[in-house]
Amino acid sequence: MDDAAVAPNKLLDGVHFIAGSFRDGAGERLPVQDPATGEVIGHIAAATLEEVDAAVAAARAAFRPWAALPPKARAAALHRLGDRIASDALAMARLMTREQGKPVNEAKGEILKLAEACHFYAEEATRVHGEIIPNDQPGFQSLVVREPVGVVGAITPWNYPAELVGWKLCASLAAGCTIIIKPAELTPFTALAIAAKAAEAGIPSGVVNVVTGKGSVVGQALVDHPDVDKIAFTGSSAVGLHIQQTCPRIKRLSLELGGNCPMIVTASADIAAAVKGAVRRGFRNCGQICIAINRIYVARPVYDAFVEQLGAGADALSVANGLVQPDADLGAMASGEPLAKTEAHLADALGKGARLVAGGAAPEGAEYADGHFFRPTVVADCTHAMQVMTEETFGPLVGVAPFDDLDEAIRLANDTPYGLASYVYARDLVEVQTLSAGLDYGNVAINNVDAGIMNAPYGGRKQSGVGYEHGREGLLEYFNFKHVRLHH
Ligand code: TAP
Repeated sequence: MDDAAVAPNKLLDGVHFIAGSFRDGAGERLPVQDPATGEVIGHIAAATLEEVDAAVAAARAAFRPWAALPPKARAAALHRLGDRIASDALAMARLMTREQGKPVNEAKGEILKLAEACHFYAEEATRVHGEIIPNDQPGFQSLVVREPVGVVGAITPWNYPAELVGWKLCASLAAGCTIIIKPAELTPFTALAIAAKAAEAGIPSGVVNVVTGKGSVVGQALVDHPDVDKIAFTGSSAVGLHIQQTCPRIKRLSLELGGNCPMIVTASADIAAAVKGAVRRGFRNCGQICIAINRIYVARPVYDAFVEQLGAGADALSVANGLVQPDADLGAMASGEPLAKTEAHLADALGKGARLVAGGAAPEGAEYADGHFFRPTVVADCTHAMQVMTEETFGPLVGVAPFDDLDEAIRLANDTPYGLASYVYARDLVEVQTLSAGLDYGNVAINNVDAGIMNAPYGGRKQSGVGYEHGREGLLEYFNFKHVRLHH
């Protein structure tokens, strides 16, 4: 299937997906650029409040009939959606690359993971069961039943335009909820392409809706809306806090927010494996990942060797326009904003005495001139006086510092307002147990860098959020519990 099948010109031309069809938006048209070239690839229309109302009304009208379907029917719809997405993965990936910048092969991996999420939650839809609670009083029985929360407003960022939409979409639909998605302004077309797939999969009109536009207006309108029962948000801690503080009524909120993720490498670690993990989780998607490794603490006896190998690993990565070179390691960064923050954190670190080990600038060459490119960058001898160690960079920049004992490593790793993901490389079992118990994070990956898998809960602590995605816990976010106390 070619690109046109997934992204017909119409989809790139200021539409929303409301009540089962694409509609021309009435609001201001905003350009969407290819971050590798600066080319305008299409436009969105900023949704008006009337259009948000129409999407919410469509989701409300569809809610009861969708929730009333037998679980197997909802599961079948999700399986069909997963199949449709997988069969058009390459075309959808190319569309994502054009709006987000990640190389096509990486984008295709993300699309296929979305398809996997559809199948996972299809299965879970058939396993929604309640509980019978023991009751001390004769003749009474206590049942706990799960009921879908209702209409969900999903607000998503630009770094994973398919998965972060998909997790909310799949869990909502499996639970029996309906959804209105407000994708990031930078990456709206992948979400609209997913909506097109939902229509092809025969998901009933109004169950899935997409409205585009600015978060401060369209996202906020969903937060404020009296007929939206739950907000599922992924994005920065600042906007998450703003949503929590401004939501004008009691509604369910799940907030998946920022990270500032540490890695600890002890003297017992397999250093080559640790370097490989650091390179992968530090620089994949140009470091624009909430669970990216931002800072690495290395036991002093192996510090120099680790730093040298990490620098070599970073230097070996390729940077290219991900549409032209689908297997590039790094594509363009999604916009000038994360690039500017990366440069600022680098300048701050170097100004305070850090040592540049790899990268440090944009790659040279005419092919990079109009895009947002930056080489994977490593700075060593860092301290917590530097932003690279204490703030989320969200770019291809990793800071490294030595430590002398495990208590110091744990203290430094936990010295952050965030608590999303952490990483440990160690072979000594006591070290492994001490570190995994001491790290105040929702995810701890030991001797690997895959903090999130589909069937385990994924969520942050502290300023990294509340609630979970993935796993059964992720599905529970979309249910209300009802206690039914029966007297026979
Ligand atoms: P944000 O600026 O927070 O934007 C996220 C979404 O919120 C966008 O759709 C944005 O719309 C919208 N938004 C902005 N202001 C809003 C408001 N007042 N009310 C409602 N919605 C509003 O984040 P970002 O820069 O796109 O993404 C990067 C951040 O996301 C990083 O901090 C990263 O760590 C975090 N993140 C976390 C996770 C998890 S799972 N914890 C995963 C990925 C990313 P516009 O695009 O129009 O501004």
